[in-house]
Amino acid sequence: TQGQVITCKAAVAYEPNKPLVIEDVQVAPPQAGEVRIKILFTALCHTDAYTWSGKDPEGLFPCILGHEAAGIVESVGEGVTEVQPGDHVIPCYQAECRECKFCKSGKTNLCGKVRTATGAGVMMNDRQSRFSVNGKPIYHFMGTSTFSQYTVVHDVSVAKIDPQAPLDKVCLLGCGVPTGLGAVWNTAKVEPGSTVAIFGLGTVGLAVAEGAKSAGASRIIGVDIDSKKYDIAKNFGVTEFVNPKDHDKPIQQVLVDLTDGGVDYSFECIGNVSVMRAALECCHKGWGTSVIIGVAASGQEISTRPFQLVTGRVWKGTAFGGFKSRSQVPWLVDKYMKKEIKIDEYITHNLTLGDINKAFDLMHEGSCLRCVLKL
Ligand code: NAD
Ligand code: AHE
Ligand code: ZN
Repeated sequence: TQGQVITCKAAVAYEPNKPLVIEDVQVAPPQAGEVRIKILFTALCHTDAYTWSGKDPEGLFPCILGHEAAGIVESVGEGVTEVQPGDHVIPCYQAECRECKFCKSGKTNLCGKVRTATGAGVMMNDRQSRFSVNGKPIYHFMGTSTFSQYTVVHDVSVAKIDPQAPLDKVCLLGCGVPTGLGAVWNTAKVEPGSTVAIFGLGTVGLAVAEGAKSAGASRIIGVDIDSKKYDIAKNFGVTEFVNPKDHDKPIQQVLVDLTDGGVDYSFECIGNVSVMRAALECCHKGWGTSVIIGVAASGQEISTRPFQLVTGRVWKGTAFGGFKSRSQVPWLVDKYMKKEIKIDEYITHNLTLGDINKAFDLMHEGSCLRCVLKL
């Protein structure tokens, strides 16, 4: 297949919110600096549903969504040295080129090398897509497009992992789990004995709980409007649960009263701008830090009284938990292999690519954390 167009199955999003269509898609060979990957397993993340909804300013249609996956390198383009056919890999929507201003700064995990292309749904080389259906181009998504049996990505967006690792599990290390763990370890840097509040107990929020527990937090307060989440959340380290619907007071006041003035760290894992405000305002005066993880729709804006910041609260955000993707995803895989981090516990459903619309329906049910699709 090397150097040839591959025809395979992929789920194409033709229009916002219209069911995805399983199509025979043509996948062009990788050009210089590109890698073609046979995707074996992909999970769905809330961000896929967000872009599909039409509320993502970078959302382009038709496209192939998906960004939490694992597979095997099928072929590589000219000049690709770090991976070869047969390598087991995780595609990384946050690239790491190790050469750009961002990568060299030592201050961020964001990479500037291919970001303009991935945001425009094309490859860097020629600003074209490698996907087509009957000659019509289909846009890439987040530089990964994993809802396809084969995808083409930039070489700076590929993490080579332990070939012994089960791909049907470690696919989750492409997004949700690292995001939550890293928000705690890299972005907030939670210290032992801290009090933590987590808004939204989906996969990302539960991974925050897992990270906070491992960082030695003494109180981990889960906040969710779905009370069924508490039983699940206990297994990930949540020690107390608050349902905003059980209270008349604003949720930030409930938390301030519960914690003698506020929490040391809070995390917003929903994508709701009024919850982001509550998450900041439940932080302790003088030092409380709030981390935004949730992705909010185009046009949404955050607000608070500047006095909240003047009096020492800190507002931060995180992408992929601050992890340097190519360097640290293999390390996270090794931690999973050593049983130092959970993955299996986040997988509540397993389906096939043909069931992808059902998998999106499941996302809106409280019982579903991650659904893994076999391609
Ligand atoms: P999810 O839908 O599985 O979880 C969201 C949870 O929030 C659910 O349990 C829901 O019941 C709860 N919730 C909804 N409204 C609420 C409210 N008003 N108050 C309290 N709880 C509420 O989603 P997920 O896959 O865990 O992702 C969470 C968010 O993180 C999404 O916005 C996603 O796009 C974003 N995300 C960001 C990054 C990043 O790098 N920054 C990475 C992954 C995901
Ligand atoms: N196009 C979206 C951006 C959404 C967003 O912030 N994405 C996160 C990852 S979410 C993964 O589930 C991210 O990494 N952002 C940094 C980046 O470089 O995109 C919008 O709303 O504009
Ligand atoms: Zn995601």
